[in-house]
Amino acid sequence: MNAVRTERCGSVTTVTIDRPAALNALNAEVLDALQAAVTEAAADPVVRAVVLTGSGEKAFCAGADLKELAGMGPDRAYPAMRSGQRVFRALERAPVPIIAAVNGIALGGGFELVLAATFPLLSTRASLGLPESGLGLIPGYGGTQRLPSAVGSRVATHLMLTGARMDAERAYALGLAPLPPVPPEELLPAATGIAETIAAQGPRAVRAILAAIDSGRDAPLDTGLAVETGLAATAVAGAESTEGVSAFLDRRPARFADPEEPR
Ligand code: CO8
Repeated sequence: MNAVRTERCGSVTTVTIDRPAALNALNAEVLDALQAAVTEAAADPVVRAVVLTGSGEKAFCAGADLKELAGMGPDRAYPAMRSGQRVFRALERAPVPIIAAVNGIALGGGFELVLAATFPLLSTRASLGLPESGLGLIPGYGGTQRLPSAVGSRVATHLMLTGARMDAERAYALGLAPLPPVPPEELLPAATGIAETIAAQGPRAVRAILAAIDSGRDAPLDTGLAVETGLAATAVAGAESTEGVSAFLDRRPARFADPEEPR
């Protein structure tokens, strides 16, 4: 059985971590399969958004596979960490948006996966935290860097040093999700609905926005603005905006073509 399932419906691919017996913990196989699934989705000109979720009712992802981690010496730990970090960074900078549909527990690397996604939608059953310090570990898939940017340094430090878990309402209140939590049975339809809304926008514009955000992440404002200028000028001069603006002026829905070239 594959550790990660993918299913495409129209222009949305759903990627499901499928190890419910291990609460969808991230072993090497899952990490490789996640990267492959996102690379494949990003290379498919028909796919305009990805929904990422976990199998089963209990967990989105319970973090790094502690059975795989146990007994790892420095010789194996360093490359394992680096390759995991590369996967998370690849997800973060994917040219297609990745909506994490957080169906339950998201701990450790599972929470870090939420932070690397474009944005999450939370089920009311979601529970998030970074319990690594209680294991004598530290968040190693970007949590020490991405959580402070997401919620501010003090809140992030408190969460990491205490290992405190938070429910979906608190995560939403902290700004970790753009929309309020939804009942579990509404999570996937709602996440798919958001993905379809994004899929109806200009696909090149969506990619350009993601690229501008990623380029500006830690760059000085003027550097980010220079990147934005280039991407905005390309958009203004492109066929996609010709269609989008004509459709607006003609009072009809825009029909955006799938990008011809692989991304
Ligand atoms: N890794 C491997 N197996 C896991 C994990 C995990 N992270 N979490 C749960 N499981 C397994 C359990 O071992 C159990 O399997 P089995 O039945 O074979 O013993 C099964 O999933 C069900 O788990 P529980 O029986 O524990 O279920 P409960 O409902 O009692 O508890 C919890 C659920 C609270 C989620 C509990 O399982 C738990 O605390 N899990 C660990 C969560 C955690 O600490 N995650 C952080 C891991 S560290 C991390 O992510 C660091 C990332 C960066 C470092 C990377 C270095 C390479």
